[in-house]
Amino acid sequence: MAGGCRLLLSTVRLHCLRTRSCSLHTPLPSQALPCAPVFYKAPTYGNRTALVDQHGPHSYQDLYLRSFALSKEITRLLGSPRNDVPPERVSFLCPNDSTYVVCQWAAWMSGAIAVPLFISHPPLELEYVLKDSQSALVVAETKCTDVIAPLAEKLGIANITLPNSPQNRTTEQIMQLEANHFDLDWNDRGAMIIYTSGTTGRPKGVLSTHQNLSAMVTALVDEWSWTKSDCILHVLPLHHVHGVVNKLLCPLWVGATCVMLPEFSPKKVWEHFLSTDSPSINVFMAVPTIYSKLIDYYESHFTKPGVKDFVKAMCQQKIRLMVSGSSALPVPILERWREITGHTLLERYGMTEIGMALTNPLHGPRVPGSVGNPLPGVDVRIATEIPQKEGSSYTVLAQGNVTSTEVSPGFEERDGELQVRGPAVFREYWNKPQETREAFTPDGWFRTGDTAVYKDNSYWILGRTSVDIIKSGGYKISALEVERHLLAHPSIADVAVIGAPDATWGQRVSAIVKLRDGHTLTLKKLKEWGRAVMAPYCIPAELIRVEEIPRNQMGKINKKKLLSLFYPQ
Ligand code: MLC
Ligand code: AMP
Repeated sequence: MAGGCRLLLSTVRLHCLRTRSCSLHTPLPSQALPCAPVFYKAPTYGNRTALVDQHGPHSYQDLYLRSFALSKEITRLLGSPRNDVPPERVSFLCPNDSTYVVCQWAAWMSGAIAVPLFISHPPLELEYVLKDSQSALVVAETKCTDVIAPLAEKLGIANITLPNSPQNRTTEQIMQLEANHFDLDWNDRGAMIIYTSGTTGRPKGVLSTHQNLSAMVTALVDEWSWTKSDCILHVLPLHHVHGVVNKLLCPLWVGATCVMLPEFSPKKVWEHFLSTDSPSINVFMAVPTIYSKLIDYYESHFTKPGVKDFVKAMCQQKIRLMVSGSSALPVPILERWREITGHTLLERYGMTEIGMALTNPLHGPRVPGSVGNPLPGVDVRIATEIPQKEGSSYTVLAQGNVTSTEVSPGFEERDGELQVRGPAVFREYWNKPQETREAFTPDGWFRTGDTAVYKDNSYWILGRTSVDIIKSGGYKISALEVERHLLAHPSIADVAVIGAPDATWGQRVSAIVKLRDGHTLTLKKLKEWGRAVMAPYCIPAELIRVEEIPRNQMGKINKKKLLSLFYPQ
């Protein structure tokens, strides 16, 4: 065993002695600590490669030690965590590389709730999250510190700059790091806040506990047979569950390797698929837009028949699993991808508030257009609301779990709202008790806002119940939030934002605007203006100028009508 690893284990032994008795050779068993955060497992994986990023490989022990060192800084500033004191929030802004993992683990080692920020968000959005989450501390990777330091100062929040390259600590220095208090009651402790858009108000912070995360991860690990010999290519943003849970926590949970690109690049993804270098990618997951962009790249670059055969043979030989999710996978994309790579994409369905709920099978037929059946531990039902004077009750059309689904007699193939229950379902919208209450039925089911039907032994998502939720490139965008921003534009008098159908993006944000008298506005100018106030994916991709936004007598806009008026196809 390498000296570094011995050192790491002695650090762990120190924790164990201080906290609860545990043997180094049965390190931190998940039976004893069912919901312990993922970093508990890192010492067991020692020198294995956890992550490969643009700076090179990082072993589990490297990540563990760097996180541990950062957590010392955090607890120095915030104090040691205690079970009887609610956890602080620690926000962090990092590129997609090892610093992200270090910040996440350090936040957890400090008993804090991790709040990931997104590098492409403008300062105003970052400020909103820092304020709304009531973060006590923000950590920024060196390159992000220019953005974060002024915000932290403005809001009076402590901040730490995290160097990208690991600091070379001496044995003595590491030994001096006094053990943190890892003996927390993890289960119900808040773990992570992810911001998500809704149909009302500003984005809400979805608080998941360690038990929620553990349930999300273990269900996927079991269902998709993750093992430590897996190697996933990570190309997604790290402020949403797809990138955080499915593509990062799952591999780190089992001791596998995650090869992380700083951002999505079709060229780089194809290079990894076709490379014989080690580590060799054998798992890939993405949103449908990414598959669409990979197909475009293939069509324009791999034109020779020999190359096409090579691509298909390599993908079939190397890759064991390719997953699509976060928005509906169009069947033409599934079919073209199958022709190109020989893989039938496994489509699954999930949501920030619940993790993953439904999946097509790892083995067995995957039904194009359907999202399969419930994951282990997940209960789902399709229900319709019966409004009543006080509260609501529901007619259950179908209800199921991993074993089976029962359809209520007389309701065969009837659609309704998909509702979910289980240990992965989030605890609360941060500081929003009323919104949290309204998100659940009186009998405790989470209301997804997605319309679904159960037929042919499988669940099918038919769309959102609200037209004000747009899914573009896998991002959930609130039309009302975009309207709120656009109404602040000096030239815009009135606006309606709709999701225009789009073959690549699923939907694209389209703004129908009435300009103020004497003003002009081009899409280019609007985009430039939007960059300062909105996330890039929320900025309208289309601008339609009208004399008047059609409203009914109540002053309401019928967006379905607008959609069919401007996008009749
Ligand atoms: C980028 N643009 C978008 C956009 N992303 N426009 C609409 N919707 C989006 N999602 C804009 C840019 O601002 C730019 O505009 C132009 O499109 C091209 O940008 P790009 O940077 O070249 O695009 P690209 O890097 O290729 O990004 C596409 C993408 C990205 C698909 C990689 O959107 C992405 O990472 N999506 C994943 C989102 C995700 O992880 N969702 C999971 C949510 S969790 P201009 O004008 O400057 O040219 C969830 C639960 C679950 O849903 O089930 O998983
Ligand atoms: P988010 O709130 O960003 O986590 O996005 C969750 C939403 O993405 C769900 O409520 C669905 O509307 C959508 N979604 C996720 N996976 C799928 C899928 N496979 N098919 C259709 N919609 C999906």
